[in-house]
Amino acid sequence: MKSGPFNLNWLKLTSANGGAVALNNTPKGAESSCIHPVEPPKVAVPDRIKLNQLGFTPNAEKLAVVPAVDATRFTVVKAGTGEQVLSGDLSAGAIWEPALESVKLADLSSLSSAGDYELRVAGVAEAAKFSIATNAYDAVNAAALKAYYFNRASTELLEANAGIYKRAAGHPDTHVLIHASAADAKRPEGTVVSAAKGWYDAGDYNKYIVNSGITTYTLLAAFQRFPTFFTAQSLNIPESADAVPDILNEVMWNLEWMLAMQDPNDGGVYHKLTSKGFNGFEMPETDKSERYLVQKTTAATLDFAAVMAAASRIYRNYESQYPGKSAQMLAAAKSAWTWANANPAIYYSQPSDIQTGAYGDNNVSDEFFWAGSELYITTADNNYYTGLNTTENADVPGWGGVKSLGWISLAQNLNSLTSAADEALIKNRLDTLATGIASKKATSPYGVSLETGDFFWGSNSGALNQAMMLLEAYQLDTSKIAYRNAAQALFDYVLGRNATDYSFVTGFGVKSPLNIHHRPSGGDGIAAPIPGFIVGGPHPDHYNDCGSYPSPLPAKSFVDEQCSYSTNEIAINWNAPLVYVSAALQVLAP
Ligand SMILES: [Ca+2]
Ligand SMILES: [Ca+2]
Repeated sequence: MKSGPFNLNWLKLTSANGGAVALNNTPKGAESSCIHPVEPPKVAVPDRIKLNQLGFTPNAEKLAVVPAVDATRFTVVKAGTGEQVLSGDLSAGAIWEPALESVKLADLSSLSSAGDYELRVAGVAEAAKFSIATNAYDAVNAAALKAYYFNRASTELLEANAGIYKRAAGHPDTHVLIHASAADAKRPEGTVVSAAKGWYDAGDYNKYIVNSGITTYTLLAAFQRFPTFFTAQSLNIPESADAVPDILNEVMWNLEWMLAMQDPNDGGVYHKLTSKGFNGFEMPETDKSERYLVQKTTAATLDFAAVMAAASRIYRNYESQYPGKSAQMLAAAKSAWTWANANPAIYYSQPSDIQTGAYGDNNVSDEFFWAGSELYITTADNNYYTGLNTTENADVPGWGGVKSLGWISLAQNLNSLTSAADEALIKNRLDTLATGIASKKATSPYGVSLETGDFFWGSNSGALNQAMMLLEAYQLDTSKIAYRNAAQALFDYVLGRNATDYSFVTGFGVKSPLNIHHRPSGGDGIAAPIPGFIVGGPHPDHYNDCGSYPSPLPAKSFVDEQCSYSTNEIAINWNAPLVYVSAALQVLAP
């Protein structure tokens, strides 16, 4: 728990600065043995070149990590030929601390013609193949979004849309019980309510408002920035034939569930919809366990308010397809805001009979900032802005730390803010953060901003959330190419320029995870996992989930096994910045 307090997933632990960690939810199949002792790690020269396994768009910065062999030059040839199209100097060798790897960098950026290539370095046995294509990231973006469709609750997935991953409907969630922790006079314990739809959160089948909040918002933020890109996209989901961009159809599936999580009597929002414990690796339709709405919390209510206020702005433009929805969402946001201000410190406390994820968060100042920002933008009511603590810096967001989502929205809506807003301050908050991240990239032996402290649970989403913040700052000042390049580097990192040699997105790249911790992928009898999911990624704290790991080093401690919920699970909040960043790089560096 020493770092990355907000990206933990499976255990959905209380944040590192927030106290207790509940470790009583060991999943089925987890082993109780200790991680095997390993030799103290030594500096090593990797045995292969590492680069983005999906290749590059023509105008992207194109870096490759090369083993620190004696050679000082690299060459690039057209694939399958000896025709040299580029040569250049390698950087001096240096050690990347998170992996203790001695490496050099090759900069291929001056090559921009579409095609297939090989990077060759004397002394490295295998050439690295890569491609340059104008649509290099279209497919991974579509798959990362389609993954949400595959994680839909309460519906059958038809073969026409899901192909071999078709499945029966699971978890109708039309008969959900009010848990004792959520009971009040108007909805006593055992009251039956309906809260259908939504996305399964991760490898499990439960639905959590806090994690849905940042997820749903990030997808809306991507649409807000790149509407033309997303409007042209077809995901082959059941709503693909209608006049709404598919990303907004998909997001609506979760928004409708979220709306049902608000207590209509007082505006408070239930923290989660869950069974009492985690079920086994079975398909959704066979899990018949009773499900509950558990405890209204301040964090869930504020995340809900923020998402609904933001969604109200975007769906205003789709009134004919979703009549009344925008107004309904704004009203829901306002009543949630009222409840949270009357109940400003109701923190999640896991009831003794509930073992699923906690998503506990005992600091809601950031949630107040985010929700206040969204309500200000949507309503243009200056009282929301003057209530914001604008001394808050921007940081890299996570489910428990969401203030930067407010900074993003303020930045995205600069043209429509009232005069109460301090435009220079808003830009400065994002620029300062981006400058810091980009400076780490500039001096990194791997050419990426990730340092040892960045390898926490869900490290891949941390990388992509850094990239998202960089790209938001870049869009405020497109002269700052270093921000875009630093984001590209982080994207390259998750797609292969890393110490494990994996592309961490299922179905994409030369080598990608096959045995993800995801119940439908584990229970469907199909060898290949559902495509388009990014796994959590390497970090050194494993809670004995899988026995031994191949390396204790932060950037190498990853295993492609289903038991590894700590490194190989998937989660909706981890896919969302993948959607944002892949779209942004496709659009901004074509
Ligand atoms: Ca559509
Ligand atoms: Ca928080």
